[in-house]
Amino acid sequence: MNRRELLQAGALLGGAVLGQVSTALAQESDGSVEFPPGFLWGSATVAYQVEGACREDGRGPSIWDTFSHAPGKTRNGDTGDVACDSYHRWREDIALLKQLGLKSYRFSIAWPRIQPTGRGSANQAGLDYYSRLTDGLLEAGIRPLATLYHWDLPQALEDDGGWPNRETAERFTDYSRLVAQALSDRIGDWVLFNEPKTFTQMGYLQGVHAPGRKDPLAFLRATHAVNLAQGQAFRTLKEIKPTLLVGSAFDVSPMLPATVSAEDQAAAVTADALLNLWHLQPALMGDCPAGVLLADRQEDILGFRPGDEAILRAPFDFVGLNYYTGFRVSRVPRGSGIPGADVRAEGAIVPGAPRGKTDIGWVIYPGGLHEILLRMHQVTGDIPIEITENGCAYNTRPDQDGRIRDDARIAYLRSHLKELHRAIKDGVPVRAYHLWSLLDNFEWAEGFAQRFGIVFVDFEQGQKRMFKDSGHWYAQVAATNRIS
Ligand code: GCO
Repeated sequence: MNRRELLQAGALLGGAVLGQVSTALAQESDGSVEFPPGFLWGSATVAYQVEGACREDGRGPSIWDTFSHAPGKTRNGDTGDVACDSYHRWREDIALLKQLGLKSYRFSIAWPRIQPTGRGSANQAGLDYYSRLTDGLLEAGIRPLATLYHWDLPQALEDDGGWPNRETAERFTDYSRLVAQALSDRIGDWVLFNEPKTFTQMGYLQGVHAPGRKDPLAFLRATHAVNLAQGQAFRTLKEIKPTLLVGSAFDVSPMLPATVSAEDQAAAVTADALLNLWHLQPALMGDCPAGVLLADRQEDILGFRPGDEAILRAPFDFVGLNYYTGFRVSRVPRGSGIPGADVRAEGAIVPGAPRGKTDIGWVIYPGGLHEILLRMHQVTGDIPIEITENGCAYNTRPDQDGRIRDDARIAYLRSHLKELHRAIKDGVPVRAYHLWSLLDNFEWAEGFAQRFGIVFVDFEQGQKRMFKDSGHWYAQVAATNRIS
């Protein structure tokens, strides 16, 4: 069972400034749609998923090194030790982006390259790597969009308690300062956290991601520490350079009640609060959504201290949204009296989603992108939105003639981009789209078994990179700014 197949909220509780996006969009009679002028087409990767070179140039171990090397934690015992070897092949990766005609590249910075033990002064070799990568992108006319935390906590900080320990928020703030001091002269756009819900839940509650803990209280404390870190790092970056554009990336999904019963409808509201808003609302409003934990115990459970409300606040310049699938939500009473504990959200086929599943087993639900964008827009208001990830796993391999005919991915992307276009037409201020992913890579607990790339990586044959048909198709989209 992998993470987006079953998200059991119940189990989790215990049991470069872009052009103005105009909303006047053309809809051609042949069904093709045109995106607003200046819309930014991009792609994304993540340090641990592509870089490899885990012991080079002073990088320290992260929780993902430890976790992936522990027996039975990842499929086939795969690790990110080598991954796509992007640490050495970054020039090749930039050349691919350039050939695709993309104008934004989302990548992440590995904390243990910058601070091998999660504290102290910066490891210059680590900063130099990201400095070279940034210069290479800028020379290629590509906007760097840097994520500060994409799941690779230095192991030494986990040994001190990890994210459930609120000291980790201080460490993250220090790390963010070091990175911004070194790179904010060239990187203007920053994502603080990637999918805080997912890494806290999978890592501290369900134990299927690093660091592999299964502790409901630790999980809830971790969510609060991350929210504190988000606010603190936001202010730190702004102090260093007020013109930086700072946001976070949240994975969001429409929560559809499994039946019309009042219980399931209430459960869907709770799931939305816990799974879509838990890390966004604290940033925008200074509190956690109500109705998930016991009202009179919430602060106590999360480890709130006086003054935290102000620390949590991060008035984002943009909000990043990752979208993959929708969930069907039902109420499954478990007798604890805690609303969030009685919610079950699963990736079973949802009404209006008759298109089956991708190879990783996630339900294909393009309309959910439109739905969730309208939903999030109610919360984010005028704040610009960037799609920081959207894509699919299809494990298509090269045919005899060497061509990779991943038509299913093209169909997935086309249908989702049409829904994105519809949301923009309906007034949601989305200014960028980052396809997940540029490269086939290390898909966390799934190892190399799931291929999300528009570029095929031959992990057995010297890391050879080859465009899939979807890569050629996406290049066309970026060149014409339209979906036909
Ligand atoms: C995430 C990450 C990516 C994943 C992608 C597909 O959402 O988990 O941001 O690292 O690889 O989403 O699962």
